[in-house]
Amino acid sequence: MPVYSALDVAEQQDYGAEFPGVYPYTRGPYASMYTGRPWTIRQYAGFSTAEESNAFFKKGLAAGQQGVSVAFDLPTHRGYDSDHARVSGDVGMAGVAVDSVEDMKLLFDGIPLDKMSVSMTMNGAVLPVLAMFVVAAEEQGVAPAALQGTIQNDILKEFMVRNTYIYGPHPSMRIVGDIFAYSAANLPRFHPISISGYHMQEAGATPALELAFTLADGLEYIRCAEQAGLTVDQIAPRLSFFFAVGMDFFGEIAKLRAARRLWARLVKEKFDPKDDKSLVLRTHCQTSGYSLTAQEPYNNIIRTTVEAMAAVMGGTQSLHTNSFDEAIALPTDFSAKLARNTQLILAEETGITKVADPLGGSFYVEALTSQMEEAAERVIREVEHLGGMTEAIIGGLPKLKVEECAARQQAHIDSGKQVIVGVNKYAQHDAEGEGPQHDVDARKIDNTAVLHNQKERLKRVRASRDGAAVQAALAALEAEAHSGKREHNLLQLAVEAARLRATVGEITHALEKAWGRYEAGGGMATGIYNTALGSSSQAELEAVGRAVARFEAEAGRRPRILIAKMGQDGHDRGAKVMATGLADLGFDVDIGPLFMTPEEVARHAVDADVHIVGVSSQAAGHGTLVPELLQELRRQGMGHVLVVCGGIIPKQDQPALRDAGVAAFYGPGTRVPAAALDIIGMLLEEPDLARSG
Ligand code: MLC
Ligand code: 5AD
Repeated sequence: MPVYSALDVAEQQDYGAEFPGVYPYTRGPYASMYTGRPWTIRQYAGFSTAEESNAFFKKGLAAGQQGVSVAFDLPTHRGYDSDHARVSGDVGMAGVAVDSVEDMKLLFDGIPLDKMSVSMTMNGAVLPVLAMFVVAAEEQGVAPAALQGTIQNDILKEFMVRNTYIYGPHPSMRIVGDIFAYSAANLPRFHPISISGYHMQEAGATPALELAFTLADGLEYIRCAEQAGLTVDQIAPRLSFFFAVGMDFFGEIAKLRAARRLWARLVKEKFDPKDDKSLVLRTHCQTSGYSLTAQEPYNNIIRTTVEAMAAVMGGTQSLHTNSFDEAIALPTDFSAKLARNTQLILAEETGITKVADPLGGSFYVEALTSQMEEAAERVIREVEHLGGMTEAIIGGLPKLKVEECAARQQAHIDSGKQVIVGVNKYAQHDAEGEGPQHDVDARKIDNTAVLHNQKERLKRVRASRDGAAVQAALAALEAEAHSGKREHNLLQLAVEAARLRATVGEITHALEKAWGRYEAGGGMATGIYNTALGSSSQAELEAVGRAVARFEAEAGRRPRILIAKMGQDGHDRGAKVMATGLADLGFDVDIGPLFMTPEEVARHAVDADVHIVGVSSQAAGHGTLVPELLQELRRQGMGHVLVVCGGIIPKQDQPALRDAGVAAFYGPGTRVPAAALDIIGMLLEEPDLARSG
């Protein structure tokens, strides 16, 4: 509505009488909120080796950051040691490589783990990584009981959107339960989970859908803890949450307020805890990566500031602000400084911290909070009806819902209904018709050097340990997984193995022998993109239709594209959106499984006899993987196939890839119909097709 009044909040019984720190906690988990203690400035970071990441953490802490947050590389996430043949392109690229306790000790060297709270974003390989953290602390002289921090350990959303799972849903939930039980007994100050909606919104979910699925996950995790033998009051006070904060300023504030109220109500209703602390939702927030653009990257500083303001006006406990070069590469020292300073300025210059819940009582924000709560509760009841999130996820519905939202949003951006300044409105083009990247300095990681370093350290670790003892510890893990019973705690067994210098890959593999590695099924939403694009884009749709028809007349079939993800990069929003969009525009689309090797992609291209391979790369593996793919395609007699790349590929990396044979790059901000016309133009060898339509 264009305006709100007291009438819109009349039905809210407690309107105006509720205070922060009391049930249902709409206004905040603590009575004094930021007047007592501002949110924690916790910047997520990690790249290359443990030594380099350690130096980066220390620099950040010296300059005002207050908590540490570790980004691990993708091989670590997926439980592979750095010397595994499948992962060479990913080592150290999107996070720090950790293979053993020795790496973990270097990562926290000089950072006192009894004083500094540490967040670790780890889900798949959560057992070895948390075990190594406990052992690294122990060898630093810090007892488990003193450790403070958070491990993400939220596997449900991995199956839905983030894709760094290793085992299937049921064994994965067994691991989560064992971590809860171990933490309740040994890590009283540690949060054994960060129930994450962030990645759902990044993958396409609206704030309301993000809220719904996240709280539904939360309920499932309480049940998981109960199955591991804990009571609600032994787990709920240590649960923590994690939300994205995008550009819908008031919607995001309402989401955080609604999250607290709805969670308190649902936990009370379903689990009847005795401890009030069990009802309180505390959360970390991160500004949205998806909302940031490669074109005009300095605009991202402004977007991040607005999003950070929404997070703190919504009452977050901890915050990461993204760097302006997000859509180009990992943060540099300079961009990371600006991101950190954004929070310092909000905390120390604006006065926002002088009052709790500054927007409480706003007719609009209160009404929006209630709407958000109702919308989320409806979805949560549906999920509970399906038997809870584990079963819902196995059925595949939540993933599909998020992908439908993503396709719809892409159509709204492509049609101009959703404005992105500098991309689909007020865009400035350079001579090549591309939006300026302002020649931003991008962080470049020397993958060869990291790989060499990690391999050498692994060799030393393996040579200096007691091999027989390591084998026995690994056998104990395997036996426990095989038994199907709950005789030993898996984290306890992993701690013992880690102490003996078993590696991330070895611990993962021991369980893999019993449980196997999970492969997700494919599938994609269709029909959503076209419908949502709307009539304003009719002429363009017709142009693509004509181009497809011409191609079909010449080639005898429609253009066929294989959309491929290689290496351990599971960010598949871009791949899925392109697949859906191109299918709706008349292409035959094959979407490969995640985690393919270049050789497997080439074989798939042969089998499906495609005209085009579209590689989507978001995790910096392109430098190694794409040239390998081109070589493989030639080797397998498919040298004629058109190879195009999408995702995060810095400008300075593009000439080398072009030399290797890549025909085009479709980065963030690409409109699907424009890419479609461009591709058909190249197939028909009529480069003007894209321009003339
Ligand atoms: C705080 N405290 C107060 C208070 N404010 N006490 C009284 N009055 C107030 N006003 C107390 C708290 O009770 C607590 O003590 C202590 O101060 C610290 O406050 P906190 O609110 O618990 O903050 P923090 O320690 O920062 O913990 C925040 C958290 C935690 C609970 C949300 O889980 C966390 O830090 N999460 C971060 C997750 C993260 O960084 N994830 C990155 C994901 S990146 P006590 O004694 O109660 O502890 C990612 C990207 C990708 O996922 O995909 O790779
Ligand atoms: N360092 C810093 N930020 C990172 N992100 C992901 N990996 C890293 C890293 N290694 C941030 C980006 C991304 C979000 C999921 O987390 O902002 O969008």
